[in-house]
Amino acid sequence: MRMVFRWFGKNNDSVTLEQIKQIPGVEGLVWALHDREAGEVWPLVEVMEVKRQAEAYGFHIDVVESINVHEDIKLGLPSRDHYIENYKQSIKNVAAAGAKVICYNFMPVFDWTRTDLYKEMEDGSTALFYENAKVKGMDPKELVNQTTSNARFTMPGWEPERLQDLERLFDAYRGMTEEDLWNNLQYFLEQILPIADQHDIQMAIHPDDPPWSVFGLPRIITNEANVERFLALSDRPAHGITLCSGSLGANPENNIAGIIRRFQDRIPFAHIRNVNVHDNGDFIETSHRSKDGSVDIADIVKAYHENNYTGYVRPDHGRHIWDERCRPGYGLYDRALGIMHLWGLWDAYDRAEKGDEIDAEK
Ligand code: DNO
Ligand code: MN
Repeated sequence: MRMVFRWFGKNNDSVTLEQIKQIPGVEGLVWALHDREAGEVWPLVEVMEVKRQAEAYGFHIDVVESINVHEDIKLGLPSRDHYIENYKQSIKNVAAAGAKVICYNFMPVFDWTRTDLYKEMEDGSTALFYENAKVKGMDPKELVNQTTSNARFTMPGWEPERLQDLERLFDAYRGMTEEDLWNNLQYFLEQILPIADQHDIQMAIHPDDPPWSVFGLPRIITNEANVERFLALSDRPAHGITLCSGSLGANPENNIAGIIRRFQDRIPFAHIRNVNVHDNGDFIETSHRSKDGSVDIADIVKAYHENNYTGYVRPDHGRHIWDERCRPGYGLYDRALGIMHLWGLWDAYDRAEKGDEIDAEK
């Protein structure tokens, strides 16, 4: 596995490149042009500037997360073609800078959804929390106001411009079925995958978070059957997934390690994190350790290890610990602990497999 770390840029992150440099085994940054709205072309000069900053610390910029898909594409409106052309240009520009993987998602209106960004845990740490009943009874606008006012940083997926328009968006999605969304996804893929292939880019869709419909909006990348259906849409090398253990793991019926074992060669990018799922459907993000949550992280790492996984891995989110003031889910400390846990598991599996050889080398 090739360890990477998400970084939001010089002016938009509490974590510095100096700090990331000191986390063992991190080789690259997961990045985006966070000032660019969905649907805009990412200018090459701006992409090259991120590359320059990353390389000054010895990091690569192989993984982009995310180039967001404009709502008109998800809605299948005639204006989608214009935004798809822009998307193609962004693919070409990040490829020109050396990027290899583009993570994206196809969730209508909202990206990841939580009801509390700083839910207090028993040990005094805080973490991202989803309360099922609350979402069911909530006006989406209320959630947006609450989320954006508590966030301390602008958050990917919750860009103010997009959310201002909430009512119009909800109107536009009224009556849209999951099948409609599948069709619009397929249309998008048919346009962009050939370009991605030409430029040696792998497109890696992120699963829906949480993996069920929220506020009546359709969601389709939610479980193993849908991952299978998604992957069957194209045989092109560019067509893959970002396997996010925490997103799919919010539904205890999803067997994440099983999905990895089945589709490993279609997973260029992995997000690894744990969630503790309660019986009522609430869930809270926890430390990476299997014991601390509902997702068997040790088995997930084992599944990657079994196949000598060479894709990119990041710890996704972490809790907020040791009084760190940071973007929700994206502090330094708990993500660094997560990385060390992942390396610990990986090295132990390595040792179990090749132990004698390793000892003989000494
Ligand atoms: C959730 C996170 C998301 C992710 C985007 C990808 O698990 O990883 O914020 O970055 O949904 O488009
Ligand atoms: Mn994720």
